[in-house]
Amino acid sequence: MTTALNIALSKGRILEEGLPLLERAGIRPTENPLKSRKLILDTNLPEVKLTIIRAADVPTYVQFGAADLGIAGKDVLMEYEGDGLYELLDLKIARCRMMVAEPKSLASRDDPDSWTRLRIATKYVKTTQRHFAAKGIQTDIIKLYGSMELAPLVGLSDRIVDLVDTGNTLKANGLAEVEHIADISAWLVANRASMKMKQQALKSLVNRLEQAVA
Ligand code: PRT
Ligand code: MG
Repeated sequence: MTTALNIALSKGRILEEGLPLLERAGIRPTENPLKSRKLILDTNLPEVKLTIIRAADVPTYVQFGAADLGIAGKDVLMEYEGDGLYELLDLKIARCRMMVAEPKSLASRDDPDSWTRLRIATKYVKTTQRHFAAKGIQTDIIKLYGSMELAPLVGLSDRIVDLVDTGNTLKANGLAEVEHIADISAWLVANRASMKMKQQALKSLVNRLEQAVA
């Protein structure tokens, strides 16, 4: 008998960059997930299914065993405060960096070493709070769900914490990077119980993904 394995991942960047990786690991969805409206997709391997969910929901599905495995950005994992979740493998896809940014005019004369209190708009409330608390800097954090780059332009905050890849979005909005918080990439995560109950099947899949990354 084969052991069923469910992999949770999100549409967008993770799926776009994850599909070629899965393909190299020998996993091919039987229909195009970028086009399909199905939320659970079969693959060429009868025991492996892909569950398509929102990026921020991946850790929740994996923690509660609704998926055995998940593919989630490190940004999402840092912000998630659950347990029963193992970070197994850096998949090295969907790479970017988490940065503090501020208006270019401010950045040219700003020194992060002199910061004592900051007003920051971000989607990453816990990560931001943790990062600055560790440095003894107080923060007033304004939670947003997207378009953080807009906040300084409309006076919502002086600074933002957001993901940066090419830097084009910051540039287009007159912002500049002032401090690096973390390098980000997507990781393979596993449910703790699945690690024990489905050890053999998981191990062989993880091995194949490991080779596909290398
Ligand atoms: O869309 P949904 O709300 O469901 O979730 P999501 O927005 O988190 O999904 P998606 O697909 O946009 O991002 C999924 C994951 O991709 C994130 O969790 C990150 O781990 C990773 N990733 C890698 C990025 C980027 N690069 C990235 N550049 N996620 C977002 N961006 C955004 C960034 O927030 C900013 O708005 O792209 C813009 C900056 O890009 P540049 O190239 O202009 O610098
Ligand atoms: Mg998005």
